[in-house]
Formats: sequence, structure tokens, C-alpha cells
Amino acid sequence: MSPKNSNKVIIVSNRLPVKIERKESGLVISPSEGGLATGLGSIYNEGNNIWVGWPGIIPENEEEKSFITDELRELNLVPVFLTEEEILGYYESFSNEVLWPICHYSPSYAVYDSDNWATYVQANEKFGQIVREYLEPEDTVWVHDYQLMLLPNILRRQNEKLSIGYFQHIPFPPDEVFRSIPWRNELLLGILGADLIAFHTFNDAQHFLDACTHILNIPIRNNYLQIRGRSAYVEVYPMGIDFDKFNTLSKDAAVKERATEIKQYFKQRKIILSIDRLDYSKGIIQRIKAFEELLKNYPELREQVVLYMLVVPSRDKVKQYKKLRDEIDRRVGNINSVYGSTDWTPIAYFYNSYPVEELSSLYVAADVCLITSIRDGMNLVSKEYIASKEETSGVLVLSELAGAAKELIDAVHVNPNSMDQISHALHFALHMSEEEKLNRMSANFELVKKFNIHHWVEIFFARMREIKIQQKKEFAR
Ligand code: GDG
Repeated sequence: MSPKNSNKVIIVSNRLPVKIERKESGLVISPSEGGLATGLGSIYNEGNNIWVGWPGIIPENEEEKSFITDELRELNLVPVFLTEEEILGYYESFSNEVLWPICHYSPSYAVYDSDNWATYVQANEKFGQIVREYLEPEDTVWVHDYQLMLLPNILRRQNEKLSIGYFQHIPFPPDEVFRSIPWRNELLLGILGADLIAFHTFNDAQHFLDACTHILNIPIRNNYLQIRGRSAYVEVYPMGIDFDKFNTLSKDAAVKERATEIKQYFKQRKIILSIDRLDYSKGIIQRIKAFEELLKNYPELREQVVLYMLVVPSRDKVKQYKKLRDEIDRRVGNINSVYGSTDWTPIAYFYNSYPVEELSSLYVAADVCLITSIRDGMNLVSKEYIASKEETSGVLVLSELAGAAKELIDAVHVNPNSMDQISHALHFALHMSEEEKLNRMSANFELVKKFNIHHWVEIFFARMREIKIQQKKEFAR
């Protein structure tokens, strides 16, 4: 692959879709299988297209660096090597201790530090520098997520005519919440370097437009605005999942056998499943409290139901996440010791990451999937559960504050801050007739099947192409 080829697509995200492990035999590089990687696979694996991002490892020497670079190049991936200081200041601190809490409507968690801001700027510039090594004027660049809010404008400064898209995977908060960030103007202007700025939901897009008007004083016209003589469009593209993967897995003989084993292990009790990364935005504490309410309010359900809670380790170096983990441990221990018996542990809690086949068996085995996010851009777990339920029945209980609730209107919706509502919804789900389960599930199933990850990528790029043609005409005038 030669660095400069015209008319190609460059995807940029904080992390590359790859796992690099240091083993005795040396570095082992394997592609990681997230939904985004699958969806974008049809793009970055093609021709001269590339994906630029952090490979998730700090090379120990120049030799390792060039080994990683060469190996990744075979996969159309281009590494941005970050130093330890950059990882701390840009990723762990500014991204995850300012932007994450602010975008999840939790300003009290935000920690403002101008050194971390400077490192965030520096890291975004570094991504820009690597992208520039490959960039040609006719290229299309698709920037992903809040770690790279400044990148669209960094690239725009180099080329007014470049086609740039930005997708934010997490919510965008009301403008008065975003205003709390001392560097909000720079961040907004950074994103506005893109031609197409997209979010999962209408509310997120509207909040972004509000911020542009109220903070930057830029007048908006419907869904677009004019900035330095260019148009920037703000639109809504709800992300889908790799439907085929989850649907096919759920019908796989080994997966089904494992699901039966799981059911047997829990003695055919009803299984309420939750899967999420360790994060305060996911409402894990609320979920545990609501489950306790269920056991209190409906004593007849004791011994009859299990909450299977898989929490995937995440950001465990950040203080608030360590505190959250301790609180989960304490509350789960308390419920299990108060309500449990020699024969029954109410909450089966695992702080671990499983292979996708095990995830699939859990989806197949679960009677209820419980999502209690306090805020969530989309929430893919809810869609994966639905895709896995073609042959078995189940009920999705879904927070109305997750982006997915806007699409999955046939789920049982709950306000995650009401323990009463969640416990009643669980009771309702556990007693729902098979007919109602099927009706609700099939409506959601068709939607998840149709608006899958490939559809999402296609419509985003189709719109990028349209905008490019339109802007060429504008430039020609
Ligand atoms: C961000 C936004 C938005 C989980 N545990 C395991 C595992 N997973 C996979 C799930 C799912 C993914 O991780 C989690 O996706 P979510 O959407 O639920 O949440 P975030 O990680 O917070 O993602 C979110 C998303 O971006 C996309 O735009 O929906 O709102 O916060 O795919 O299956 N996968 C494996 N083992 C596990 O133990 N293999």
C-alpha cells in the first residue's frame, strides 16, 4: 500500500480494531471483532482505504514499532503511537474524565485540568499528522467519537475541499451542560470542521445544534449551518449491529447446548441478564437496587429468579470506576447474604470478559434482558439480545434513556431512576404471556434485522457522497 492514493476512504478512531498481546514468542496481533469493525470491514479492507488509530500498546523500542507498523499495514491499518503521558492526559483524563461525564449528563464527575486539555489537543494533532501522511484532496475521512472532537477541524485547516464525516457514539448533552467545559468553543469548532456530523438520536443532534447557536452564536437553518463559507449538516443515523453474526450464532448447535447447560446450572429458574462495561452511565447500581425491590415486593419470586450480571472490566485506572466496582461488590454481597440460601444465590455476578459465543449462549438462555442505562448513546446489547431471540422467547426491559429506546418501541420501557418502575416491569416481564412476548419481540426483530450495521455504514457514506457533490457545485460557483 503506498501512502498516497486519491479518492480513498480514511477511517479514524481512538482505537484500531486490533488486539496486540505481548507473549513469550513475541508480539501477537489479531483483529478484534467489534460491531463497528465488522460494519466498516467492507470499507477499510477495500483497495487503498485505511483505518487510522491507536493500536492499544506502547512499543518498547523502534524495532517493535516498525514490526507493528508493517504487520498492521497488511491489514490496511495505520497506527498512531501514543506515549504514556498522552494516554493518561488525552484518553484517561480529558476524554474519560471530562467529555464522557459531560456527554452523559453527569457534570459532577468532571475533572477539569488545563494540562490534560493541552494533551488532548496534542494527541488530536498527532492523529491529524498521521492522517495527513496519507491524505489526498479527493479523499473522504470518517472520524469516530468524542476522543477526536478536534480532528475534523485540524484536517479542514489543511484542505477546505476535503470530505469529512464525524460520528459521535455517545450522547450530546443539552447546551447548558456542554457549556460547563472551559474549552467548549474549541471543541464545537473542532467538530464543525466536518461536513456531516451525525448522532444516534434526534435529541443528540438537536442538542448539538443548540450548542452551536447558543454558545457559538452560529445561526442554524433546519439541520444545517454555515461556517466560514461552508455548510455543515447535522443528522441522525442510529447505529445497527452485526445482525447476521448474532442471529447465526444463536442457532448454532454448540451455543444452544451451552444455553441449556446454563439453564440447568440455574435449575431452570428464570434468568434476568445484564451485560455492560463497568460504567456509571450504565445504571448498574440502580439495577441491583431494583432487583432487591423485586425480591422485597414479590417474595414469591425468591428462589425462582436469578440476576445474571456480567460486568466487563473497563477504565479501571480511573478513580470513579474503582469506586463503582467496590460499591457493586458490596451491594451484590449484601443481597446475596440477606436473601440467598444454600440452594440459591440471587445475583450471579461476573467481572470478566467472555468470548462472543458465551455471550450468545447467555442471550439465548435469558428470559429477560435488563438494560438500565442512566444515559447511553445507543446500547448495542439490547439489539444483540433481540437478534438472538428468533428461536427462543424473551423480553427486553429497556431504559428510556438509552438511544435504543427511540427505535425499540416494543420493548418494556422503564425510567432507570425509579426502582419501583423497574421492579414492576421485571414482574410484568416474568409473567408475560408467550403471545405478547412474541408480538413484542417480532416487531423489534424486524427492525434490528433491517437497520443493521451494514445499512448504517451504507447510508452514512451515501449521504457523504451526496454532500460532496453538492459542495463541489458550491465551490464551483
Ligand atoms: C459505546 C456507547 C453505543 C460486552 N461484553 C462483552 C462483549 N461486549 C460487547 C457487546 C456490545 C459491546 O460490547 C457494548 O456495546 P454498547 O453499545 O452496549 O456499549 P459501549 O461499549 O458503551 O459503546 C454506546 C456504542 O458505543 C456504539 O455506538 O451503543 O451507547 O456508549 O457489542 O456485545 N463482547 C465480548 N465479550 C464480552 O464479555 N466478546
